[in-house]
Amino acid sequence: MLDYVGLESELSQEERMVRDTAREFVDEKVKPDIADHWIDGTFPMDLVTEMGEMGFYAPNLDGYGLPNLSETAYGLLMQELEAGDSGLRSMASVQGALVMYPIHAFGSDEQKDEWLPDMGRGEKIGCFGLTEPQHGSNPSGMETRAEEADGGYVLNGSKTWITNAPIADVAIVWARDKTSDDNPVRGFLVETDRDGFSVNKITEKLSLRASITGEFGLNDVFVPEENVLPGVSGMKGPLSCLTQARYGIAWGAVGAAMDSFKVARDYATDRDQFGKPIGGFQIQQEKLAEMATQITTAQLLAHRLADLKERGDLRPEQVSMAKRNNVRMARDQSRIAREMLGGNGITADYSPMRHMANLETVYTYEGTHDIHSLILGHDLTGIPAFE
Ligand code: TGC
Ligand code: FAD
Repeated sequence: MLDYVGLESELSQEERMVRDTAREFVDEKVKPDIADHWIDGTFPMDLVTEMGEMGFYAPNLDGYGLPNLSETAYGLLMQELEAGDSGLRSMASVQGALVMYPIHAFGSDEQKDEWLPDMGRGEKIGCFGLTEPQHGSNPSGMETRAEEADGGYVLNGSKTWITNAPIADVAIVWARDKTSDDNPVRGFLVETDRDGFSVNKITEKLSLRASITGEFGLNDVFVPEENVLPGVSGMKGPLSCLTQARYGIAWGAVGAAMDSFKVARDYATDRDQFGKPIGGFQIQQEKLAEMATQITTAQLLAHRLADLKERGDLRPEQVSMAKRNNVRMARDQSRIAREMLGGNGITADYSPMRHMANLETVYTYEGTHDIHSLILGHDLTGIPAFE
């Protein structure tokens, strides 16, 4: 895989081992049939617990049997998973960064004991419910509400575009607490078999097909007081989870681009036209040169982010810059790779077009490209331009 400026030499032995283990897992267990899953619109469910056994969920968290790896190792893992398919990295992002992270950061001791070991092993699956039908880029407009009831809360509302919702055991539901002043947003752990919880699978997606997406409704769903995340109140709860997941996406997108580059370079040196490999023509070489340069620049940004995160100096706006840049880069470069494969490039036999289609989702979720532009614009000028 592409490492043009020798970032390998900066890695610790443990980080190399994590990267190599994940790469081998993806090569042996994912690549052989991920295209079939993508076409069928299924997720390789047999890999859910295997990924848990390998420590792929919340690898940067400590305690509860979790690996407590470096932020670089976490990033490399996301890179390798997304080199397989963005749907695989999404599974790890949602489980680790969007469900286990808030339980770890904001949960009670009982919530941590109940959920983190099982989720770390992949024996329980979680989903993260923030987006609503009428509130996507502006989640603070959410209408889902929680009202105090005897011993707990009653939840009403709906969430859509929720990764893993149809296969989840628990949903983290972000809702406005109607009984407190100012109706702060709070997080609720909602077991998906509770009365009044209903879920539908979203089918006919043309992107991220090897990932299960759904919508769920909450119709007078009762949850006991002990299911409320006690450690956070307000939008910074869900938004801080997004920072963790966006960090992983900034690395993951690079993996999809690296895989596309590898496929395109191999093809260019193998495919003959006009009596020589197409990689011998200047136009194809320029494409490879540009691809390698863009990927390397994104790798450098991801590695720098890891250093800042490790020291506790990483700002959410810096994560926005990397998510915005690296996903756009991967979206553009996977398209160039597809183009270099000619007619074969539009088949599922080669990964670039699958990556390219997946990256349309990655460009959109976890804050659209536009929203990250506005976050950066706000940071650079001090003037918010969201409304
Ligand atoms: P705002 O007033 O700016 O902030 C409210 C409070 O939150 C703090 N904060 C953050 N903290 C941590 N990380 C961040 N990224 C943060 N952004 C803001 C902020 O400091 C403040 O704290 P405090 O203490 O002062 O209260 O909040 P806002 O409601 O105006 O939000 C602004 C905006 C537009 C940037 C935000 O809403 C946004 O990011 N919108 C995009 C929506 C989005 O990303 N949705 C993602 C849904 S989940 C998903 O897509 C999963 S895909 C999973 C997969 O399959 O991989
Ligand atoms: P909208 O917010 O309606 O945006 C539409 C367009 O308008 C976009 O181009 C946007 O950039 C632009 N726009 C919006 N506001 C502005 C503005 N102020 N200025 C300029 N342009 C603007 N959500 C979850 O909560 N959990 C999940 O697990 C999850 N998984 C997902 C999986 C998939 C496959 C997909 C597609 C989405 C998922 N999402 C999830 C939802 C995702 O986060 C939202 O789709 C995303 O935040 C955008 O919201 P929206 O689709 O409502 O678009």
